[in-house]
Amino acid sequence: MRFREPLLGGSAAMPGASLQRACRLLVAVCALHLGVTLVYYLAGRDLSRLPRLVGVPTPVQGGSSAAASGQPTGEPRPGGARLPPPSATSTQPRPGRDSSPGADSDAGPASNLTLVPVSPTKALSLPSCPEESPLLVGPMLIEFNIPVDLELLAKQNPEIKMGGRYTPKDCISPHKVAIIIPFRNRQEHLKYWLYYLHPILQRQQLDYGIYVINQAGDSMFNRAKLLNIGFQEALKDYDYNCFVFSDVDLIPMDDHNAYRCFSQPRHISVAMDKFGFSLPYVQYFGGVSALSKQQFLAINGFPNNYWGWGGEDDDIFNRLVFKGMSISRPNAVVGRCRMIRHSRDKKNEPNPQRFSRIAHTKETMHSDGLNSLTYQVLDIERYQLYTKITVDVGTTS
Ligand code: UDH
Ligand code: NGS
Repeated sequence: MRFREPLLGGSAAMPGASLQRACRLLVAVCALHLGVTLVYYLAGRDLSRLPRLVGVPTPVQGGSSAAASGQPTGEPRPGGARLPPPSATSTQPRPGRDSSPGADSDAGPASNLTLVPVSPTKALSLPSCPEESPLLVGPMLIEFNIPVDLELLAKQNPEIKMGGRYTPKDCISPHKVAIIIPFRNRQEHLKYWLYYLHPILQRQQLDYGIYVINQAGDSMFNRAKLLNIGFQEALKDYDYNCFVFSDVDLIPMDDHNAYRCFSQPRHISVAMDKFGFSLPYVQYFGGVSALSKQQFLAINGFPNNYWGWGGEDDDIFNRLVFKGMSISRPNAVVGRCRMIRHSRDKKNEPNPQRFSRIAHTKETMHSDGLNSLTYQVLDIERYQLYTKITVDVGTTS
């Protein structure tokens, strides 16, 4: 009290009553300002959490993943998540990744893939996956000298659902990818493929499913027809918007090599070890490739009448060119891949008709393809790591 009296009430100790009042007023205004600021600050924090609970979109939730990746954030999607960047803003080449920036652009999903229909709950609570996954590790050691135990592999990949289906749990992927593998009697190769590819595809944050299309019987092998069947059968399972067609014996050596679709058809296996880590010829489109649903439909799918080895991939390349498309590719470093060495399969000898067939793609592509595809499904087996569809493809007519 002894000290307060002169300060608060003792007029003799103060310069004047009006100055004292002014000081009090100033202190009150400051306190009010501080209080209001505090209330706004706390309210702001709480509001940003609300969408997770009730589904209101916020910049924090919708744009965080894209912002973290340094990519444009794209347009808002109903329900709070966002689409990938539109093609106009995302067509800038990413140095060091792709060999043909103009053709590639990485913009495909936004420009030519369908929207991802997701359950309302998921759409409200998850952001879209970033343009480039933050989980990628880069170059990998690939070797084929250890046996693969599929049961153990399934345990090591607990997020994979029956039939070889995977959906990222932290974000919504626009890339709904069916991976189609033409197959007959290559179980050992398939095990390596599953061993290496499942972790890679998960790190790429793809919404994917694995389809092994198994040719029944011992008639001449027909790779392209099996791929057509894979396209058709996978669509019965899910609304895939992208199809990766992969030989069973090819493994990428860098997980930046994206197993998904782009604005132009994508050639993925561009630098195979057996070709000295380069293309055997510039039009080469064999091994592993990716076409969006629209791209695949535009060329009437693949040819059905290439029996035996060779030429079907050249026919596919011709179809794409005749429809005015170009080929997108990763560069030859990111695109490195290993092939499991093997001898030629029985009933897959070189097709003597392949040269005359590829000379006539322009005329045949409209009548030979998806619109003339006939086959019989004999069995569908859902394993933990893949779906195996056994088909009767018929024989050469
Ligand atoms: N495929 C099978 N089983 C077969 C034939 C082919 O599963 O009997 C599948 C498999 O996915 C393979 C793909 O079809 O990767 C392409 O087969 P291909 O024989 O056209 O191509 P690949 O590169 O062999 O496997 C080419 C001939 C190798 C000769 C090697 C001589 N040293
Ligand atoms: C070409 C074949 C392609 C084949 C490529 C690579 O000659 O189908 O070789 O074959 N085209 C024709 O025969 C017309 S590989 O060495 O991988 O077996 O994909």
